[in-house]
Amino acid sequence: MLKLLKRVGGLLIITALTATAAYAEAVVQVTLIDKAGTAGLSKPMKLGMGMKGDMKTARMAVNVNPMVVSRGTVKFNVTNLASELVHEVILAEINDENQKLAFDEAKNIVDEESIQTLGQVAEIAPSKSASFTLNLKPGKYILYCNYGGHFMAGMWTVMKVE
Ligand SMILES: [Cu+2]
Repeated sequence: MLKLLKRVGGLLIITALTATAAYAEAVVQVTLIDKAGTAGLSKPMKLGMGMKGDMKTARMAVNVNPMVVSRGTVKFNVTNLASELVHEVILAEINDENQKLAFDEAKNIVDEESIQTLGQVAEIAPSKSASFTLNLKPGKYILYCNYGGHFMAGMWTVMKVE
């Protein structure tokens, strides 16, 4: 009898683990950083996606960890690590990381009408965090900040859903 109970217990544990694995949601940590305010950002710095700029000179960045997740529910925990600036993060699907986005030169922002926003957190103050959850299919996605000049200053990254 004791043996049987043990077996039943083992089976229950296996079932529970399988269920957890099937429904586990991926969690992506997103950090927003900038080096030194907005000075000099009035002219596009040409570090946008697909522009082959030297990203080492980027003044602003979006970092994601991990950069690859499984399809399904994905929770994005966003933290603004900047010391002074408010940022935002917008998530959209792209074809590939060399794609050039339509850009509004006058406003120094990505033309958001040209690329469908799937999720976003608007206005995150320094040291604050916020999150959003999406159901994502396999593909490539950009996360970017579209405050004036920030995208071209390097404030974007690409992640993959498998
Ligand atoms: Cu920004």
